[in-house]
Amino acid sequence: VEASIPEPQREAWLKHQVSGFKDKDGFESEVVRHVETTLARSMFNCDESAAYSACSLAFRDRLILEWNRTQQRQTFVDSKRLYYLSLEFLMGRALDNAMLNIGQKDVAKAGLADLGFRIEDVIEQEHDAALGNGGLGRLAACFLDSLASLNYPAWGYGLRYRYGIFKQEIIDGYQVEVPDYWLDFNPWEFPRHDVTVDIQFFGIVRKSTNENGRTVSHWEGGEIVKAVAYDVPIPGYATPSTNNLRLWSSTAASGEFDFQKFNNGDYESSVAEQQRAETISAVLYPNDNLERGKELRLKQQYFWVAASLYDIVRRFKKSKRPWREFPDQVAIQLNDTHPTLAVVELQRILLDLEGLEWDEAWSIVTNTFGYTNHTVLPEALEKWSVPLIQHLLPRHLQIIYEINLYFLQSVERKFPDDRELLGRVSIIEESQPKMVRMAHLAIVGSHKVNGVAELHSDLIKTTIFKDFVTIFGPDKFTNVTNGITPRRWLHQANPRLSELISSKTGGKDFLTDLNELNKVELHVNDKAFRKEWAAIKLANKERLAKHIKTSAGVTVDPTALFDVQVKRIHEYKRQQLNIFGVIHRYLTLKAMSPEERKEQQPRVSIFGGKAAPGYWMAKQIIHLINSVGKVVNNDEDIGDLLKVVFLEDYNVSKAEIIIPASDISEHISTAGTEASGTSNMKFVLNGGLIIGTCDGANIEITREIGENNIFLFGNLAEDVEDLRHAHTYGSHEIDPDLNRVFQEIEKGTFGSTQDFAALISAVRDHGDYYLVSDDFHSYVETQALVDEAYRNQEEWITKCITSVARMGFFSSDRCINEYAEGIWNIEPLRVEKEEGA
Ligand code: Z57
Repeated sequence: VEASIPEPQREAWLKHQVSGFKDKDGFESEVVRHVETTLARSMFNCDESAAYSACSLAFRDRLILEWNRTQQRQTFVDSKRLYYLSLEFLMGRALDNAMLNIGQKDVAKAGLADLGFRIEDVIEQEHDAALGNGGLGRLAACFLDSLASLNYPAWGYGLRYRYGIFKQEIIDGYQVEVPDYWLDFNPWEFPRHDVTVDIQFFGIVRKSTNENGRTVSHWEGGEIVKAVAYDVPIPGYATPSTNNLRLWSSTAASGEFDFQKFNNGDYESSVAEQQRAETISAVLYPNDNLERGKELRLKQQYFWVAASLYDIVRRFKKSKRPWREFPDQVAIQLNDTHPTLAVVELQRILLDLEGLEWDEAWSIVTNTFGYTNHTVLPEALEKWSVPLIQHLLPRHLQIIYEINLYFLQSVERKFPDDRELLGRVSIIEESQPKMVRMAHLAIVGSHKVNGVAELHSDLIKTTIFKDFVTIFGPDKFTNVTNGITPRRWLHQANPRLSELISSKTGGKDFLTDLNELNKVELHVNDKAFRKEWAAIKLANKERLAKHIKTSAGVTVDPTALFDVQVKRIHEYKRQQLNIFGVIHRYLTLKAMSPEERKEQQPRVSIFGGKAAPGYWMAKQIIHLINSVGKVVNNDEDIGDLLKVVFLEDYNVSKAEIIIPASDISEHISTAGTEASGTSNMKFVLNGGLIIGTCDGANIEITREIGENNIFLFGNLAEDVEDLRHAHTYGSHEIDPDLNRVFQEIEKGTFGSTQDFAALISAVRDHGDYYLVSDDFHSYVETQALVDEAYRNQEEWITKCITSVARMGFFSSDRCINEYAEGIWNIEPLRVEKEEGA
């Protein structure tokens, strides 16, 4: 349907063209208007929540205008676009980010003050958009910020979960999960009830022969679910570019009710059908680095992928270009294997619906997709059972088999008589039942495969994807080291530090060109600068101390060393190593005389993070941390020398408070297990040092900031396999200090010994897969070095300033430019730059 206004009527439109507020006065008038009309309230009935709503609506109006213009510009230029497919977008709060990216936070602050509100309290009203689990989802959010800020034509595609990641409560030391219903009032999304796609499931495949004698497949019958688009504007920083994140919501294809059934009096089953459909986008799976192969998860994946591809193809077809130009117009990035069915779906569209020949279709497909791998952990690699796919997506299974057949034939031609190679690389695992290996499908269906840090990219080439390097050659595999957006993770989370840095780098350019940070190093010996630097860190620690008091009820001294480990709870991330180390510290302090104790460096050990609801071991770790805290925090011998805190419900907005307040943070995964890590970058950028293993991006951080500025410890990735082998087949001596820790736990010092038995026997009796004992001594020694270094505050501050100055490489802008050039082949649109924020 042509919806464009005819030429003669356009004059009226242009005359009434809307523009956003320009100054404080304009802002206030928009806020009042929204309070009194949109919200139907008044000055006698306006609390902080109403102020938040009205303020958001005022900014939203501005965003929409730029967003429309950006989309028009992109359509007009019609250059190649990137589509970032991710099942997770961990966006956090939008208002603060919008104000800063637009460059009007000062205006809003003054305007809100005039109207009787503190901007900090208004910002606090917003519920986090928590449509993700951890690193992978937050990376996607940072990428959207960079794509918009760099003026790339790009869309994100995801699912509009009704429930994001659960809220974590700690009750009696245990994690309790509470549903996160976040959509009550969400001014940041726009329902597009006119943008819908019917998605098919189940059914059968019928074959026919067309006029050219070619076999054509028809996927028929089954069940239809409707996808409805919800659009979220993504503002770039200091640019009018505002990109789109499109999230799909599921609903019954027949509308609210099946009227036929309704009229027949079968009211219940018509509602049931609606509910069944809505279940698809109801809830985010709360696992990080683990796949469980549930049917509903596969339904989510296909629903989202099919709707997104339909949308992408529809946009391409409007241009009336020939199909072979599709990869010149469209780049699609697979964020992990979760969207891999897109490879199969595009092949199906081209083959069954558009009538292309297999080879031409397949060349279009492989030139379109890129695949990012985020893990080598075997339990996280996706596999779907053949019978399940057969049942849910019968045509797709046929295409998968065909893709595999042609792939294996090509391998056989290149490497004749290597049957074992064929078995290893096959997309189908010959197990009972047979399984589809999604990573193999993603590799075969893409033109580039990348890891997310140098070590990780090397590891995938030499271990899990080794055979594919032999087959496709090394050029198909590449590294793009992760990055973070300095807008949220410095400017927004740490405004005073951002201000101080801009006073030394000559303005805010470092926020769009993070290498500008290196200018800070020239001032490392500037007394006034160092003093202000230290004052900012202390203020950030005081703010966190307040939060700790209100949320955990523990009083901590802001001048103590703040030691932070916040991330998903997982055995490979080794929070157990940290808490065993804390117990060791406690025992050491207890054994000292009061005089000796006075010489010790006071420390606050801060933990935070969610355990997957079904991950029993991770939940035991949380319980142990809380149990240790209860004893240590109430021990009068210890006082302020050691406090142990578990912060409930770690999420993006809490990270913005916690990260700027850290002195030392822990990134202590077993070497070779953490693909990159991104919080390591956030901590260093905020003037905190890190203790870590030689894993993931820690290695590149060390290279950039210098090894004097980081506390590395532990075994290397190259030795992990041998150590594990030795545990299983040789004798396994537990570190004596660690043994003492175990004995103390077993004595009941921290309560119920039963609960913690499994944590101990994982190390002592079950092969210590994560090398906790092997790394314990080195960990404890390195923590002693941290204490020592911290006592020399002057040198410590020098380390912090030097490190921040050298963090330019870890901007997600650098990372996105690498993807754009090396994988997507897209270019930024030229846009008039706005005044900086
Ligand atoms: C996830 O958050 C990550 C990898 C996964 O395979 C899944 Br599933 C979830 C994380 C890695 O564990 C981090 O090391 C990495 O920094 C992050 O993805 C972003 O690449």
